Amino acid sequence: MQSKSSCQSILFFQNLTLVYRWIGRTIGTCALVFGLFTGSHCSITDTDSDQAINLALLAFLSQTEFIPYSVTFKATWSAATHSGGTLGIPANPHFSIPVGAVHSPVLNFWQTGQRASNGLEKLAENGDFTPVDSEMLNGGAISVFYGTAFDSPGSVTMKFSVTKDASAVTLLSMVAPSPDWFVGVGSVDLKEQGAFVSSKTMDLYMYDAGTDSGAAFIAADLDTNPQAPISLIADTPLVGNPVGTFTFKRQ
Ligand SMILES: [Ca+2]
Ligand SMILES: [Ca+2]
Repeated sequence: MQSKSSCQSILFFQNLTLVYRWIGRTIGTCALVFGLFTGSHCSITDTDSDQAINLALLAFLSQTEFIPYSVTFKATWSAATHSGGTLGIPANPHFSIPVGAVHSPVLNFWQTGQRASNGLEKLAENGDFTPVDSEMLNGGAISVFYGTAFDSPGSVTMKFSVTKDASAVTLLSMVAPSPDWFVGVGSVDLKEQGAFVSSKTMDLYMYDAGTDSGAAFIAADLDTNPQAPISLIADTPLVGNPVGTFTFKRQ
């Protein structure tokens, strides 16, 4: 399982900087072309271009509202809640570093009945927060965020920001130890009927990524080939008995 201290949205701001510079360069180029056609005495220097970049940055920031949220992953999975099923419970129940993404609600990076991506396979089998994070960024997410691994029962809180267009969140964490089981939500829209919710709590159930055929929490690696669709784990008492919650709160 990967180990990493909390890392916050670095890629997003790197990408944003590139966008700002592109906007600034475009404005500078347009001004230069305008000057050539009008014959106006306007020389475009690096300073002018930098000023254009700063103006574009200010304009972008003034028009984009970032709404801060926190999400608390509270795990209740323990011998006290889940020892009665045929699966039992492992000796050291825990969850991998949660990885989240902020994106448009029209995007959905996983759901039951579909095949898991390579990144989701790595997360569900090994607890790796990458490459599923870069998969989501490459797929249109505006930012990604991370928590820390923790024993269950326990909890971790993460922070992120949404916008009016990127108002949805996807959040994933491996059930550990397990063959390819995970908890998560896909494309939860924090904007309902046009307004951002102040608080929202969702029960968590275990899913099988369909990428390893191990049948118990501790089992030898057994790659599922061909890959099976993602499914809710049907073993009792897991169904109808959540293993925890995600609680989103507007800050
Ligand atoms: Ca499986
Ligand atoms: Ca596999």
